[in-house]
Formats: sequence, structure tokens, C-alpha cells
Amino acid sequence: MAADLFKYTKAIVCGIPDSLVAEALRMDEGGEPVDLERARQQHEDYIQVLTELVGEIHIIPADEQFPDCVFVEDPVVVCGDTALVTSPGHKSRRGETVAMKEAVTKLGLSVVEMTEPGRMDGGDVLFTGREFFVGQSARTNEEGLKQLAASFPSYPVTGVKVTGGLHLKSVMSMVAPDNIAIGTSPAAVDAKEAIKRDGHFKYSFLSVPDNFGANCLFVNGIIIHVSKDAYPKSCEVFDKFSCPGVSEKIAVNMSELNKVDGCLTCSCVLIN
Ligand code: CIR
Repeated sequence: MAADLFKYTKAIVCGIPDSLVAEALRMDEGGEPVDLERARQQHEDYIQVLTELVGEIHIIPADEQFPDCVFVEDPVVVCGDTALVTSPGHKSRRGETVAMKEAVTKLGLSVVEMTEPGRMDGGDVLFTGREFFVGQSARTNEEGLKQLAASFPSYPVTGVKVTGGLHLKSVMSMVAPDNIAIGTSPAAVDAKEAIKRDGHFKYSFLSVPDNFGANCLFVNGIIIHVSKDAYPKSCEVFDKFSCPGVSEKIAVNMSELNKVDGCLTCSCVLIN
């Protein structure tokens, strides 16, 4: 595995527009409203943690035209020096790619742009360091997967059916080298079986009781995970977890963005 794996020196984030409250896409239409002030405070705390870990943060200003623009993981997939600017699966999000292309270009990455009829949300892309798993969800199609494979030819790419929830990473994420944190919902169990069956490498799995809890960030040896006040049982799993290569754990609360289906990986793009 590459020595700089999960080692990051920069991150891209985006502000939260006022329009998120009324217009962000959400799976539970009519669910609890987002408290904007609280969402912004939680997001600032999250950016603060990232700043301490990676150093350089590039902030894309919030754009009122794009209520979901804070979820920067979806319009791009970055691996090594290459940025694949995606074509997000929901029409309302496609325009987010303009600011994202500008950001990754400014950061000196080699930019590839997804073309029709490819569709992809970065939330469907799990990179393990050895291979890619791509969720086949309502947001990501087979052509999107093919274009990702062509953009990152050094790695095997395997499709995984998303049988529930929004994205593949809505139920899983990398928690440590060769370790995948995974939820316990039926969709998470299906995805885990597919990875065990179809993946090219073997992984350990850390079972996390909440799907949102299974979405964490592993940055420069440190795990950023859900907090006790939001997901006490999941938090306890991380408290007890230890693994070579993990030096510290930091809990953050993003409960407001969770209400519009955002989890921890979705609000940043990490760059080596
Ligand atoms: C959406 O439905 O597109 C947003 N409300 C949430 C996107 C979350 N993104 C992610 O998990 N990568």
C-alpha cells in the first residue's frame, strides 16, 4: 500500500447556504427541520478539527442556488493527483461541479470530467487504498463506474448494489488501514457481503450500530467519528476500537446535517 495512504495535506469544504433548510434533498421529507445556526456551528467545529489535522483548507463559498453544496464529497472523487469531477446523480446538484472544478484546478490536481451518460455521487465511492468499491445507487450508474475505472486505472473497481439508504458510504467508511466501519442495517449487511464476495482484497470490519455512525474519517492516523450526544452506542464502539496505525480519536457532532442525509465524509474532500 502507498506510504502516503490516508495522509492528507489539504481539504476542500464549502459553506452552508440558507437555502439548505427548505430545499436540501432529504430522504425523510417532512422530517425534523435543520437548525441553521446550529448546523453552521457544528460545521465550523468540523472544519476546525480538519484544519488542525491537515493544515490547509480551501473553502468554497456557500452558493444559494445549490442547497446541498456543503456536501462537497459528491461532485468530485480525488485519488492521488487526479480529481474526477463527477456528474451528480440528482439534477439539482449538477451545477455544484463548476465551483468544484475551479477548486481542484487551483490546487494543481489533474482534472478529468465525467461525460454523459455517466452519473456519480462521490458518496458512492469507497477507496480502500487497494481498490475502489462503487455503490450502484439511485445516484450512480454503470457508466459512471466505467468512467471512474478509466480515470484511476491503477486500481480494481467493483460495483456494489446499494439496497437501502442514499449512498454506499451512508453505511460504511474506512476506519483504519484495511478496516471498514460498517452499519448493521439490512443495506449495510448486503453491501458487506458483496465486498467480501467480490472484492479483490480482504478487510476487517468494525460493526457500528448506527448507519450514520459507520461513516467516519480516517485522517493522518486519527479517526474522526460521531459524538456521544448524537450516537452514544456508535461512539462507544469507536472508544473501544484500537488498531495499528490509529493514534487518536476525535468525536464531532454533525447532527443537523444528518437530518438532510449528510454524514462525516460528505462535507470534505481530502487531498494527499
Ligand atoms: C443529497 O441528498 O444529495 C444531500 N442532501 C445529502 C448528500 C450527502 N452526501 C454524501 O453522503 N456523500
